[in-house]
Amino acid sequence: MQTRKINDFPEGFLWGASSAAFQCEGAAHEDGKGLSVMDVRKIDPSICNFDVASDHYHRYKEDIALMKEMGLKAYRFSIAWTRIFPNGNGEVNQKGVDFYNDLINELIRADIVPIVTIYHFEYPQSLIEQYGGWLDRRSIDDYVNYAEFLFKTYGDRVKYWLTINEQDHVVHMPFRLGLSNDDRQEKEKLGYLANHNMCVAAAKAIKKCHEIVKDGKIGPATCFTMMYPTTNDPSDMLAWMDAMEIRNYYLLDLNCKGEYNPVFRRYLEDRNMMPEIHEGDMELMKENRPDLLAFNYYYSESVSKFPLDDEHKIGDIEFKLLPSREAGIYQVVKNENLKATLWGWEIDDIGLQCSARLLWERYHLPLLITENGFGNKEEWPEDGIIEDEDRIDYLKRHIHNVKEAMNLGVEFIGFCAWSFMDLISGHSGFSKRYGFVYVNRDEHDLKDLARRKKRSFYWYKETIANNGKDI
Ligand code: BGP
Repeated sequence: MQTRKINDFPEGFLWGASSAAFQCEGAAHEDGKGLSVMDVRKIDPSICNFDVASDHYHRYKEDIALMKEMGLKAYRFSIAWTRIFPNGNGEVNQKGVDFYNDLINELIRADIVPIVTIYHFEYPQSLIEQYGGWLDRRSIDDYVNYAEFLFKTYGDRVKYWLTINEQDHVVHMPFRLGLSNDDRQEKEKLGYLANHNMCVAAAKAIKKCHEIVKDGKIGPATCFTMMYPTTNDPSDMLAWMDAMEIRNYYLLDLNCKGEYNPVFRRYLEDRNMMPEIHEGDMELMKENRPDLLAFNYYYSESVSKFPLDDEHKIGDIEFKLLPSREAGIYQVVKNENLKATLWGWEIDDIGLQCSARLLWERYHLPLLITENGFGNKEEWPEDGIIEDEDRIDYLKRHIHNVKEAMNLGVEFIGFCAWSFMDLISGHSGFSKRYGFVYVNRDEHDLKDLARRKKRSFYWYKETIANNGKDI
């Protein structure tokens, strides 16, 4: 619906930007940090490793000064589990604890609200070696112990907490569970076992947060991919409904309602993938609801039917980054109405509004955008600055749709763009940049890592200053 008047953003709306430890900090082997699955995974040698990243570990004061100059209200970042507990459990590494104390204090001095992700992909390698990581229930206690330590150490200053970033990606990407990426289809079952354990762990962490952090707010940070039925063929509509349940809602139903929704349960049972549920697990999830629902949104997908036939049997899945077609359910197809980024991510600002309205309707929890941004190849010109008009346009349109959703009653806490500075893309190295701030390095040449403000920096600064009035 097009509304007549778009209300202004409320006072106190958290205009923010995001990062993740392994993608920006660097110092991967410094000051006692232990290895994570992101440090040991095998990556394409044409893509840089994560050892130096954007060198935020050594330059965080300079970066926060830039955030302050921009007028940022919130900074969403993650804590590297293995800086705090190098082995994932056991001994605490004081230097790691000090680093995040300093970072948080610097943010608070700059009037920037810290939003902390407890676990953003970098699972401790040692826990994989000790007992197989998330596939074993001991992982629940180790995660909760780590989260409890964070609440006790930083909870006097950090009031916004995110349990697990994009758990749905961890489920479908074996390397994030410390497994090889071969036979991904076979590993789906393990992914759903890990999923269950992560949901139990997250519910326990929510309970601890509520006990320990005064006025603390906590919730999951999921990746929500808006989907559309490709045609008005009723079978495409059915494919869409099923895909939404098993690709988007399955996890949030567990996190926010403590339920395996019936479509997802049937999906798992038909494929012999239902994990064992221990006594008390579901009650625990039901009793410890999140206070907010954070989500990352980059693109949408169109789906159409994908019938079973002689070649395609129940359980046949094909993958791109994530599952892209499942026999008897759905397949992702190109959306002819949308343009895409260089990496084929279909740009869809209206999809953000649709996502927000669906999430609000289903869970009725305040929403927080933890990631939204435009990845591009960029080089600093000899004269002038990077004129990243595409990024500005992308963000403007997406933020406008946040406003539209709010105007229709959806409650939003804030919007965090991905990312504050250029950092290593999860899959495409340093050649895919997202930042408002350019970091002067290439894929393998570290150059001087100097920070430079792109045009979007000034645009976001103005947007924050006038509280999104012109959007
Ligand atoms: C999300 C992750 C981020 C970030 C972002 C962009 O899935 O939470 O860590 O990487 O996507 O993705 P990419 O870096 O692959 O472009």
